[in-house]
Amino acid sequence: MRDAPQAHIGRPMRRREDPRLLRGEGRFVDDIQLSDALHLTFLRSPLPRGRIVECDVRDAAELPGIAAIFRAADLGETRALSVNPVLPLQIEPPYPLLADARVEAVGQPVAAVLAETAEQAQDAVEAMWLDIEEDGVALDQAAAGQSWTSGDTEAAFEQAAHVVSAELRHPRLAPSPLEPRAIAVAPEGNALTVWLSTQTPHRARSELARILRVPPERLRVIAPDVGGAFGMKASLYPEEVVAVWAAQRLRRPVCWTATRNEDFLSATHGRGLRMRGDLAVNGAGRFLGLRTEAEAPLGHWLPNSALIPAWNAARILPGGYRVDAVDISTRARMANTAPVGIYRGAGRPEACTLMERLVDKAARATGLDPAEIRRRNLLPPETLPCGTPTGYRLDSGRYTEALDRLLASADYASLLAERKKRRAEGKLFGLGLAFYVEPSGTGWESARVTLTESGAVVATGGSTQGHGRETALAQVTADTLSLNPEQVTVRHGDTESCPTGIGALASRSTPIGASAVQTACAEILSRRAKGEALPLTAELRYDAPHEAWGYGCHLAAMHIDRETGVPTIHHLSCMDDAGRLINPMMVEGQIRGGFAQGFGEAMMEALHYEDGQLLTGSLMDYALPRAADLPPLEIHKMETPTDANALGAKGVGEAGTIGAPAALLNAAIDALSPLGVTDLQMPLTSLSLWQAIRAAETER
Ligand code: SMO
Repeated sequence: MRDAPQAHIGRPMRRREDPRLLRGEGRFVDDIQLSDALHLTFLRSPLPRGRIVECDVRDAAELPGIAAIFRAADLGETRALSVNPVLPLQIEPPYPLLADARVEAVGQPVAAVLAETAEQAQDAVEAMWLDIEEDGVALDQAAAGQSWTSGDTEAAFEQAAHVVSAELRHPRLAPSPLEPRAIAVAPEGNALTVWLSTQTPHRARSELARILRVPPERLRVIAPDVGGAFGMKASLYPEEVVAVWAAQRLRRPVCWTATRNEDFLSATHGRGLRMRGDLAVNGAGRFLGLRTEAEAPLGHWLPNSALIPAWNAARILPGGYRVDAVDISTRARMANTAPVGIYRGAGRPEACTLMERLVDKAARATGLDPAEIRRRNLLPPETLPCGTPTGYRLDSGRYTEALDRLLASADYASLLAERKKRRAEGKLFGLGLAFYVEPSGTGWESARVTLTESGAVVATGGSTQGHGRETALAQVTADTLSLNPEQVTVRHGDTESCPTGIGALASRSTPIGASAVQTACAEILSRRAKGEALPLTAELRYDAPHEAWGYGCHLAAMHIDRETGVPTIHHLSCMDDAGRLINPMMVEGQIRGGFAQGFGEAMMEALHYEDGQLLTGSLMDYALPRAADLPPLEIHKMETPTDANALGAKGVGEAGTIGAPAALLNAAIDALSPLGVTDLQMPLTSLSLWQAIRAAETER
């Protein structure tokens, strides 16, 4: 049936989305022009906690163009957003749409203004009088936690020749997609069409229906072009629910686009975890036991994915290494801050950085080279698939081979020689290795494929935020149905024209989403072989039998100026194995983009609160890497197929964010190790490195 099997899968095909996006022809939520639309703006709390004494909106209501001003009491009874219970919840998560009697964070919406223009709405906000009595009643509540134990950890630590410890305080980060949050709502009869910048249109629809108590069939959610998301658009925000509620109440279209400042203040933050661990090692450098604790921050309400970072930061330990005895725990606490949720990597970088710091410390304690100690402890391919000590399943991989191939292509021996030479000259120069795993999501995704005489139309339950789904799914469909990719139309992100799905999260779009498309195509093929006439449609829900675990490693070489603390990257390369690759060019794009965000975490980015006030509320204060800040990254790839899904593919969306921070941190600590430095915290700014150098030199 096919003359050239797999002519398109595995080809570095250019993204069909790009001409449109690069020419400014994309259609984002803010481009949706609804006639007669009201502009929504929020009065937000300037204080982190306290009782609302007065919120006087009378003057504001008299201003020109004001259609309505709403407070919490106007909204009536609403339900809370559901939280993905990956960890057992100890609380009933709050989900305030507007602050009622109390405010719990700076930036929390207190009143909603709807006006004919955005400027009029803003003028009204400025005419309001909000009196909050700060009462010091801080939110500091345990929300969830879990522990995993396996083997005899006590015995492992008793037998150990060395015990090494590490503590990491991950900077809190702002995901910062180019396109901020945005929503446009058009009522028609008793139905509502909602354009939403989201990763999860179907979930947004069912959650909106549940929260606002409206039948889901009255809601259509469309995710048009989405300008990046990185986990920040995985959940439904109170502002978005208020927009839908107001459109329904006022029977007028409503639109809201967050400013950058509003995203800093009230969109989800990522990371901020505190990780602690001890590793027991025998004289030969074998890992005997691991004890770890993760403490994850939560904000004043919980987005759907709130518990994912705390869960991932623990459950994926000890990564690709064999450690038989573990005692792993995690917990998450609420505080008077913006909500915290998933951000590209979502707990994976935290688990990786802790493990890789412990491994480097074990190398130092045993006198082994960091590459050699990793070789001795990574799981060999013949042991896979295998269960992990936390009850998950590593599917496949050639871990040591990936490490050795990376070292060979980077000429590790010459980097070691370079380090020796530079150190002899009194320079601070270090190497950092990191091995990572990337679990890429469980569960299901859906697809509907129609084959006609002229081609195929694919509708996926997944969605896209600029990461090339249309191209990848066209490649998979073309191969399976022996078509040209040009004959394949791909639809996504519309709850009306696409089957119900989960969305673009957790590196799952290709492993699970494209497996759903391939399985639907295969069903069409078999019906066509049986002689059924065109057009033929297959619609199905595909359940992935297992979770696919991508993996890889990063190698960094860093020079740090002794006088100024300025770090310079001398070498950076990575090896990634994402199983079967659909489009190697897009895989590289994912690795490079993920790396940019991993580099940001390691070297530059950090949100700071002081007594509940966000000090880094703009891109003038929060250092997002720009193109010129990024060092070149050499990308190498391997392909070990997985049995975890029909396609044999693993995720790669988060790879760069997982491995890069650990490798960069290890390189920086190695660079300063001749001064006696054993620990550093990210971000590795020139200031923090200079301080570490000065402190070490003073001590000496
Ligand atoms: S942090 Mo991703 O959108 O699961």
